[in-house]
Amino acid sequence: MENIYKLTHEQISSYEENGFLIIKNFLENHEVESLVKAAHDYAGDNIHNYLNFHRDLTEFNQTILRSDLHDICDQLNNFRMIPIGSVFFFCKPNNPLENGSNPHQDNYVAKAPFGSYFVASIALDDASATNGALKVWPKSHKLGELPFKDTKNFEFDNDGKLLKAYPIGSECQIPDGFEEIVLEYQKGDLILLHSHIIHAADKNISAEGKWRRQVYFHFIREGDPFWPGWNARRQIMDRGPRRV
Ligand SMILES: O=C(O)CCC(=O)C(=O)O
Repeated sequence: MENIYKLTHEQISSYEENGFLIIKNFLENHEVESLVKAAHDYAGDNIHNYLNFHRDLTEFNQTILRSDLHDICDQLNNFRMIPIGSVFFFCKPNNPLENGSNPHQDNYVAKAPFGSYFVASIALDDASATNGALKVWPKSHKLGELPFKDTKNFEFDNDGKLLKAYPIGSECQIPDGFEEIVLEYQKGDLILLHSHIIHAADKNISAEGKWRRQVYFHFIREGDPFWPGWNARRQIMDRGPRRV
């Protein structure tokens, strides 16, 4: 069993104020490498987004079920947070099958009560503006649910196999007074996102050929309703008790 992961008051209040938090070195290099290898072994030459690797790949299943990850999610939400889904991004440089993401809030997919849906993302490569790192608009989670333009995220074939991604996310307008920041983070870092923070990512067009692999794990506050989605088919998973 993992040691209890205790956050500081500063980390919790920074998350509450800004709508995101980065925890450095959450995974060790060998753990990152085993996730990357599992993803590539599964995808082969079909490099595009994948939904729910945690259902098909042991490495991702074990990661979404880590007690220390749950400790962090539980403390930031002051609730027992239940894993319900995941999405994987390869962000291969100049990949025609991946097209970045529009400024959006994530809750439009889960349609959960404010503050209930929650995102914990693990970087599997170092990321900066040069390879399309995640951008956030700090404090925008305080705006609540903004109007958005409903757009298609993914293209599927007739058997339901995902073929390619359009710019991800149903775009919202950025209200006056909110400034974008491009995050910088290293492989193994954990990025926690409120489901109403506006975020986006440029398509990775790295001239140096730097990939930006990253996995997003999705959680819901225990007991709250959410929409499963026709593509993601979010579903609750068993996890251990709340420890902190
Ligand atoms: O990392 C990315 O490219 C963006 C991910 C994203 O916007 C999302 O999963 O909602």
